[in-house]
Amino acid sequence: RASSDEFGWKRYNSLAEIEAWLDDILARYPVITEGFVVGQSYEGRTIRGIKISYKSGNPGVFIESNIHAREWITSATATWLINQFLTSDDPLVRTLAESHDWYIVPVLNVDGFVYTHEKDRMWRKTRQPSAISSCVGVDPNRNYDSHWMENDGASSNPCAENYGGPQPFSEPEIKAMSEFVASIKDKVNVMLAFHSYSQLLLSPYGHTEEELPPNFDDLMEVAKAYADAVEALPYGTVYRYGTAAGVLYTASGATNDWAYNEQDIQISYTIEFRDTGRYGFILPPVHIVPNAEEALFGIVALLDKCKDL
Ligand code: ING
Ligand code: ZN
Repeated sequence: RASSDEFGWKRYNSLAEIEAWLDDILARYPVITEGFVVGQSYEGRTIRGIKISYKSGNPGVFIESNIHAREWITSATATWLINQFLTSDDPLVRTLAESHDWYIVPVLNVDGFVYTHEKDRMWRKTRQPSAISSCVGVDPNRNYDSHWMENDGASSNPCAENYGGPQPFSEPEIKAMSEFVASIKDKVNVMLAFHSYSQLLLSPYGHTEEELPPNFDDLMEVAKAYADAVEALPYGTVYRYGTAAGVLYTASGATNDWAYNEQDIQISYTIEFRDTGRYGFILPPVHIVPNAEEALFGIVALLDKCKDL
């Protein structure tokens, strides 16, 4: 095969390519890795993840990626991280990889992701039809059962991009994800939800600006460590940080808020990757590796800072 046909990070990969690559990784590293199934999507696809564990009892880090279909840089980055954790010789990366248990779901919104490859590159939501409208899909990052639909943090209009759904966990992908995370929450210390774009680290709360989370100071210190580490890389990329409602807009029912509020995962962020709007969701593939390097060294700094708390 031509090298451009092979799995890599010079272009964006389809779901089938990501899954075949995942199978290959699981076969090559049978002791350190373990595949897991989050559940089934509305259209019947299997939502898959990988656990990477070099030794038992490590603090757990959960990475949720591509909950929004069009945010392709997120699964490209998640797969690159998986590859680094398994193959890097950099001592910093080796220490990071081997001192945490990683639970990584490269593509959570599998139906939407396939739809962005085959029909509409700019699709964001799930693909479950509505009972009350001809518009399709729910914003999966407004569908978690945590302050669901409060404070206008989601729309009740099925045609809106931030439609919260007919009820919390109406989307099978999100119900499955919530049950999977709940089943391992005692082992998970950190939740990272990958999004694009804007170059931001967003802590709880998303559902209100009126209140700050109890460990706000810690969350900001840890976010600063990530942002400083990213900016120190040769690219000099700047990340801003704060609470989601404070920095961006009120949004209720998001993954990282649910993990924080309902699962007691105290370190929980949404990370908005490159860029700041020039290309937006259609980020050229030359950004994949630089963005992933930023995520890697940002996460190194973030988890290092967590040890001091
Ligand atoms: N942004 C996130 C969104 O779901 C967000 C921002 C996350 C807000 C979590 C509040 C809480 O709208 C993108 N780009 O999806
Ligand atoms: Zn998003």
